Amino acid sequence: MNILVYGIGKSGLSVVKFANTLGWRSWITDDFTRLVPFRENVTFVEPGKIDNSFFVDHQIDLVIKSPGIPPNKPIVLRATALGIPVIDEVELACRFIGTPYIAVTGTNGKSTVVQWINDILSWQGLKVAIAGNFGTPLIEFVGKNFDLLALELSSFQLAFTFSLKPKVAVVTNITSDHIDWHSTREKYLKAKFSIFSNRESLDCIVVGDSIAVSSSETPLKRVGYGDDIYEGIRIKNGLLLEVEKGTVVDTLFIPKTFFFDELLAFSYLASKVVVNDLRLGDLQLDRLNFLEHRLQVIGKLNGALWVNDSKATNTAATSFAVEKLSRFSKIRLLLGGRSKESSFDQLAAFIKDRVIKCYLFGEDREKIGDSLDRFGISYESFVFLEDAVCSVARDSTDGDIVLFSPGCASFDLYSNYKERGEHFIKLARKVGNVKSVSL
Ligand code: UMA
Repeated sequence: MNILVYGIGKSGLSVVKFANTLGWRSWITDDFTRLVPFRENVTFVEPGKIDNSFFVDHQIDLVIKSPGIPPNKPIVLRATALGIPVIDEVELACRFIGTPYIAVTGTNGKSTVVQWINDILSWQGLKVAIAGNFGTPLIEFVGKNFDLLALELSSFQLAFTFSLKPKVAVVTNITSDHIDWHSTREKYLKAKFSIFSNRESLDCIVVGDSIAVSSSETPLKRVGYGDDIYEGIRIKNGLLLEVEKGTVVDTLFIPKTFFFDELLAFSYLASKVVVNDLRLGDLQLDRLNFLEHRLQVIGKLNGALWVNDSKATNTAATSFAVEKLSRFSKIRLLLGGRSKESSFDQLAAFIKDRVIKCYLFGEDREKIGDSLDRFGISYESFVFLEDAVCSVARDSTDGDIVLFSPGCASFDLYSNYKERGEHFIKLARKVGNVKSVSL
């Protein structure tokens, strides 16, 4: 087998190593780098040299591209036109992997859900690992000895994966994201919903209450805040209520500062498919691994709770955070960076009655400010995050939530959202004198 690996990233390099174990011949290319960290059985080829004759001369059977590479790239189009399949690393892994897996997707919350499925099932004595978009490519687990994998899938990966056979499919929520990559919202939705396409493999589907999915053959469990949850988890008055055929069979109290009731419910229901006698009482909230930069409580100042949500690089993620936290208190929101959206009107309409004031920073602050003006939301605008933090530290009082959920990419001032989050935490401690609290 001769393959072309497109993208010298984590997934591409894992593919080359895997191909080597099978004795395949690999060529690798990349639009932005030519640094291949190893040389065994792989040849770098300049992207500009990948024309029709390259595919023919080298008898390329398969192109495996990195997830972030958009479908309209010339190399992808050329291979497709020649009838050469273009797939994602996850698709290749699915063709070989023997370990059962729970697949999780959604616009927000999917990393936390795979982390907690991993936590909950590990407490039950299972040998579990996290794979996919979360960090370690799925292909790395082929031939390894695990009871189960918790697999996070992005829409990029799903769009080029066709042989997925999960034991459980979880979809947390779906709002628009990555439309520039997919070109239309329909294509984005199609990718997300393809997680259900192989119904024979599925023991159960677990979804948020807004996800439209038919349940004809596969058991369906829903998570939501409404009374109409018939099978799944109903969240009400600080409780998780487990519902079977409309009847509440188990309950769990959720503390006020635990913002992740919904994500815990997804993780629990998915884990229960694997460990049938799991009970809500088996969930130990203080033992769960929390992910940094996702609704991460960093401390208190003058009675105001400070939360770092730097992972929110789009307005859907910011709406998600505001929606969650506004159930507890009014919010002072730090917003800004390099925006992915043409307008912030939708976010402004959503946050209007949920935030006291916004503190803008970064490249697109004026664009954001225009939307806030249209909706009469009070705000101040700063070039740098440091000044925004100083201002919110002065303004915040007892009972407020100070939320850093920028709703924009970080690339105007930082190399990624992690660096941005670290900077926010440092500023909160130094400039704002925010002190750590235990929940
Ligand atoms: N590249 C091109 N042409 C392009 C775009 C990229 O040649 O048009 C090249 C880049 O120069 C780079 C390589 O492709 O050398 C790919 O690097 P990458 O970092 O984009 O991809 P990987 O290292 O293979 O990581 C991917 C996922 N990255 C993306 O989807 C963008 C990782 O998710 C994932 O952890 C990893 O596979 C293992 O499965 C990261 C992510 O940001 C965390 N995901 C997005 C998100 O969560 O929002 C979807």
